[in-house]
Amino acid sequence: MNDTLKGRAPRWVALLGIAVIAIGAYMIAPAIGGGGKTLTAKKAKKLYLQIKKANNTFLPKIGKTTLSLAHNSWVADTSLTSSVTYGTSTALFTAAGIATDQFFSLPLTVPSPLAGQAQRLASVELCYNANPNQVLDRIFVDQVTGTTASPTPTGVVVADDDTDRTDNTCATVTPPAPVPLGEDNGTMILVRVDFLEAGSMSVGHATANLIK
Ligand SMILES: [Ca+2]
Ligand SMILES: [Ca+2]
Repeated sequence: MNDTLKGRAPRWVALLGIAVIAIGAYMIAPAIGGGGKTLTAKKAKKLYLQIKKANNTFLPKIGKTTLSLAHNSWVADTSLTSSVTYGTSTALFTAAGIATDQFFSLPLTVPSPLAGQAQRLASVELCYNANPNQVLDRIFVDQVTGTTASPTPTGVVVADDDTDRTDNTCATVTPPAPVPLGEDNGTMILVRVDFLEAGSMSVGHATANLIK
């Protein structure tokens, strides 16, 4: 049985190849003026609808895009006393002594639109390693707007989580409604850290979850 199938396999492959070539030739022929077939408006419309249906299968209009954010884009608020340094995959927030309410921010540099589709920010996820002496005090998501008329960026908090975090895990912050990203709007993640003594805490993987 197996030998029979093996023996027939090349013939099936060959027939399939001939069929594909024949269909291709039939479809291409009108375009190059041969074959005596014409592509009528009705056929063109049917073909267009078939292609559109196939595209929708592969590129759904409702879907999620997850973008990783560069850990070395975190910046410390220069008006405060703490600082940020970078490892290979983490950013380290450090204070030389007791320092509460220290701010660090990460701009979300995402293309908008992405692949021709306007994007909205649905949520952000931030992985961190805090401890009882270096507390992740609060996580904010800001919408930042700048226009030609008002070029200095202004930020509005669109989501925040005031949980005091002293563990080593990942947190997701979700705005009540997706935040539109446009040519005048960007977003950023801000964290507030309480250093109860000199030391450091780190942040690692950060992601932005976008929807259309
Ligand atoms: Ca605080
Ligand atoms: Ca807090």
